[in-house]
Amino acid sequence: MERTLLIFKPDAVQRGLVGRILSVFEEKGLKIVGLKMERLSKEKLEKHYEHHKDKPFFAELIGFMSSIPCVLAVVEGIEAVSVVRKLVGATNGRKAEPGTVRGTFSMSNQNNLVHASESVEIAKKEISHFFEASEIWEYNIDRIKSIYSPSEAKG
Ligand code: FUP
Repeated sequence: MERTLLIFKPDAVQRGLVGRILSVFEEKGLKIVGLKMERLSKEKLEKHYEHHKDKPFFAELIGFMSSIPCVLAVVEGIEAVSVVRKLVGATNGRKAEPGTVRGTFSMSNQNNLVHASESVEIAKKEISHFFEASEIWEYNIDRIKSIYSPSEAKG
């Protein structure tokens, strides 16, 4: 089982799309193991987007992401990182495939509704950057027997 980080960005909160987008991942069969709302500090965001610090859009991106509270989630499932990235779609909403979250709801390269971790290694770092260990929940879901085959569900 993998875990990945989702950040429902200020545009998702403003547009009232958090529930609808979260349901895409829930209905796919991913298990929510962490969920909270937080006004992210510029310092925390600057660290998160460190690899973009020399890009022309950096300051605007940090301003946007810190403008109002975001909703943050950690979801779990087999190959969760790549499954979630595919569901989210390409960075630029205008170029994202129809049917993806961004392809369905976003017209922007920055206001693209949701962040999803890029790789398993990055997901681990991002989850610990935004969540305390005590905010991640271990519990069983009965529907796991319907979501996966018996051998997959055993993990
Ligand atoms: P993604 O992994 O798809 O979220 O995209 P990136 O890591 O490439 O970019 C991180 C964020 O930077 C994007 F979500 C939006 C923002 N961005 C811009 O604001 N302008 C750009 O030209 C490219 C990215």
